Amino acid sequence: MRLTFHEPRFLTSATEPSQYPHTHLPEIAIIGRSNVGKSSLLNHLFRHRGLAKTSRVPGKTRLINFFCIDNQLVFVDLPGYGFAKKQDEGWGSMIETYLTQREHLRLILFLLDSRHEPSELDKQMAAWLQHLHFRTIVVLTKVDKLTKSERTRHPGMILKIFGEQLPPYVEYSSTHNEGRNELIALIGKNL
Ligand SMILES: Nc1nc2c(ncn2[C@@H]2O[C@H](COP(=O)(O)OP(=O)(O)O)[C@@H](O)[C@H]2O)c(=O)[nH]1
Ligand SMILES: [Mg+2]
Repeated sequence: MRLTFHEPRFLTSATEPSQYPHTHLPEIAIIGRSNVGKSSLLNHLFRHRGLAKTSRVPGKTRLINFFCIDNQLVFVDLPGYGFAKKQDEGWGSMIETYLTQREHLRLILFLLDSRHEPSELDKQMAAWLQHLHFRTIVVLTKVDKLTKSERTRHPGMILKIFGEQLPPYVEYSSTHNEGRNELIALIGKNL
């Protein structure tokens, strides 16, 4: 699929299926813990500062946010996990419902903070995505904070949670403009 990425547009926010938009475009969901850089990635991909809200306060996005690009694709900014136990209670069912019921969902962008070892929740999420046979691209965020030698650990880090088969992955920095073209190409290839 040839992707253009010209005109992004916010569609709607939802907590349950009756509120999902009635689109028939292929959909891509963005998953990762709170503060990993999901909204920043979307804004950077869209070249639109502030379309997806970013925050220094972890755990602020409690809604599923839908965006459309060029009437070609829908991107879905899912609420992050691993912030506060209490707030996470509704998270599980909201995300599970979305992942298991959304027919047009084609691809997952699974974000991992490149600076940290994956958490237990990251591992559980990876196992679950594999169990459900989702096509997944791993995005290592905030690589601007790493040295070149630290980056060589990345394939090993991903293998630790995805088992023997290394999924496609890209090293990304929204602040230092790295990984965008590579990610768009990978998305096109995997749709
Ligand atoms: N250095 C650096 N900081 C980033 C990057 N992406 C996001 N951040 C910061 O990480 C914090 C959380 O980002 P956000 O996109 O709101 O994360 P979300 O909770 O996953 O949506 C914000 O303070 C961002 O400025 C990046 O590529 N590099
Ligand atoms: Mg966010």
